[in-house]
Amino acid sequence: MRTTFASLASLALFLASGAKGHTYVDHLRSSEGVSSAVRHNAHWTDGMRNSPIKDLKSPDMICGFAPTQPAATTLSVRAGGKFSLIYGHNAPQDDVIATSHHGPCSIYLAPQPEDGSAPVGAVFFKIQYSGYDAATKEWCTDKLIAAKGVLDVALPPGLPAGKYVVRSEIGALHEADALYSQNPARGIQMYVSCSQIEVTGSGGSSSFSPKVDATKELTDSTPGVLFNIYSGGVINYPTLGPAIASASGPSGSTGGSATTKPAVPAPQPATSTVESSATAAPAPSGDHTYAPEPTYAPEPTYAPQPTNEPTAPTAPNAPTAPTAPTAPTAPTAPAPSATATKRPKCSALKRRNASGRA
Ligand SMILES: [Cu+2]
Repeated sequence: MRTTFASLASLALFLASGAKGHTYVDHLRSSEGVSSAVRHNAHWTDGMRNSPIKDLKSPDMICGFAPTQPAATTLSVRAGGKFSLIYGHNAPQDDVIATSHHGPCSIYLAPQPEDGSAPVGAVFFKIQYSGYDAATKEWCTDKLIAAKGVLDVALPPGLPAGKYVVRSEIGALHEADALYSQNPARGIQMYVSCSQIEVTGSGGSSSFSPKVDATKELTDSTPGVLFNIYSGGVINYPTLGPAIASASGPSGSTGGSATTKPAVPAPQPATSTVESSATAAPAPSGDHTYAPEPTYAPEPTYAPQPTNEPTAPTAPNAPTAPTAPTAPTAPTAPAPSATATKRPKCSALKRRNASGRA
């Protein structure tokens, strides 16, 4: 039976991928609440929703495995405000992603098409990027793990109100010392997801550029696509993909923050986002009052996550300046030698490639 074989194949892939450290965006949250605003990809229910895209020209690069479905809900975010993407490996805020999967995180926006489809063409502009932090020797993915899968995103000043697709992209480099086009068993692994938000309030009227096509954003010759993170010595990783978009036009600098609480600092470029979420989440500051929203129903296949907001009880004497050397973080610092000698491979991926899916 074809269906039986397909089921067994899916099961095998699921078991194989379950042992690997892929990742996906499970849901979003903001001060407004928690929302299942993620567009479900074509593999959402077969155990491979967390699998990477390796063909950089594939339509899957837009929002993950195509076709993607319109999100169940849309997350409201006040203009000038921020929200969080909640990542997971197999379930939200579990081990998030394998520690081997070092790489940068990029966030793009594009207007949500009226018909609910995924944006196509040169419509995405980058609003946030976090690569390699030479000071702490951490990649964005390292910080994402430390932040228990919470990636904060700040809306840029001047962004017009309206509905947007948030395209989140992690580029895992553990096999990026080869090009997928030359060796399909290896290559940079792109973890791509789209979510839907509505920017409310009096947004700005800026336009942002450059705008890129997600299927043309990265090529084999794009700096950072081919990169050996195991070479030793100082890591000098370029920004992957285009620069952060710059705003032009009226209200290019104020956005909608006039009507909202000005507590949100200016969007921190590059490396600070995940870091700030990691360090700021436990702090009892005003804009971190993420109340669990009763409307969010966990996927029935998930084991309920007992520790959604752990590591909070350090608040009382915490100074405003986050100091890295808090005691419990010690085990998270990976020994460079250990990761350098270990070159994990995604066997699940190879199976997929071997079977013609990629
Ligand atoms: Cu993986």
